[in-house]
Amino acid sequence: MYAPRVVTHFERFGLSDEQLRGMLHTMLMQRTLENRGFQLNRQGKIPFASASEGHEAVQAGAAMAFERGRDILVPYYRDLGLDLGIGLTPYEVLLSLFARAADHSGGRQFPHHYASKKLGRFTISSIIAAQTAHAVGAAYAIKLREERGRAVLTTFGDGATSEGEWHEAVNFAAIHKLPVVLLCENNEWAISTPQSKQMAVRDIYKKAAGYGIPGALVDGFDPIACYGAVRAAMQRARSGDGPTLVEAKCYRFLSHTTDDDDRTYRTREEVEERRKDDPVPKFERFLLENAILSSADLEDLRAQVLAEANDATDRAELMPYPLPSDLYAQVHAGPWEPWQ
Ligand SMILES: Cc1ncc(C[n+]2csc(CCOP(=O)(O)OP(=O)(O)O)c2C)c(N)n1
Ligand SMILES: [Mg+2]
Repeated sequence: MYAPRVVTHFERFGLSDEQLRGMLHTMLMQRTLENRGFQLNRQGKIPFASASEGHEAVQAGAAMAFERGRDILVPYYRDLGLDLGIGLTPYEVLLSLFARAADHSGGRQFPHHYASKKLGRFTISSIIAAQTAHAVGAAYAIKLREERGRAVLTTFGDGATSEGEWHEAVNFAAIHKLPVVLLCENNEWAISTPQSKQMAVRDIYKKAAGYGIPGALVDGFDPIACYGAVRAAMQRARSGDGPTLVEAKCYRFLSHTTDDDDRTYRTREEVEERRKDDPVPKFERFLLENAILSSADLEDLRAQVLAEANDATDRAELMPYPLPSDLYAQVHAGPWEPWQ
């Protein structure tokens, strides 16, 4: 089937060839669906899409370290790859982008605000850093219920670490030694604010020292390294040793969202320079060079991902919008309707 291995000298943290190919599948699907979001927006078919190009490696690696059916994921809005990696389908993603009635929120939420009990995925707050408090709350519940072997994975950007709520959450998690992993996807920008205008330190993982918990730094363009770092932190949390702050340094190649134009605050030269480290072609090359994938396999995989994405787009687009009469459904519990 696959050509015999030529080079095997890399740290794979126990990942099988199949799992490595699975990570590439997640990365390719993430990129395809994020681009699809931009295309649909420019075609006037959807109002909004976000952009996670540059975050594929950290998310595919982190998703592989998440144990479905056991762990809890409390992500943020830029985590499409994490969602796909833990089992969300392209069709569910497209239903959310098209805001159709069959979407998790009934077509009433911002894109990517899924909630899935089955996948252990909390819905997110659009309020920056609010999810870290939610995650720490979930970890506190796990500890109080003595549910050993479970952990919470929460993610956030560099900008989120200057929010007061983030500091309160990390402090509380550290004091109570909670089973939570705090994964920072440092893409160097918080919309138009560069990291240097956000904080006076270069390394976010070092903030962990201020709370008495370990911090770890990982190359966010290397999915295998990200898997290794997040897995170690998750295992630590699951075995009752407390929280870890992991910083994955990556980059945001596109504008913040379809509503943003990054040409107003950063040069094309900067973006072109960072593109040289694009994690997707880099991981493709890595798998080819290590004979984990042949060129023909790669072509097949790309074609399969595109076909899956196209099928999901077509099926979701055909679905109906929510009914106007559903507007207030699931907003308030019970029969109390404040507008009456
Ligand atoms: C409390 C709060 N302030 C401001 C915003 C507007 N806002 C949305 S995304 C964002 C940037 C966040 O940057 P970062 O945490 O680095 O994450 P990234 O988007 O770069 O992945 C801001 C300021 C918000 N949603 N919530
Ligand atoms: Mg950022």
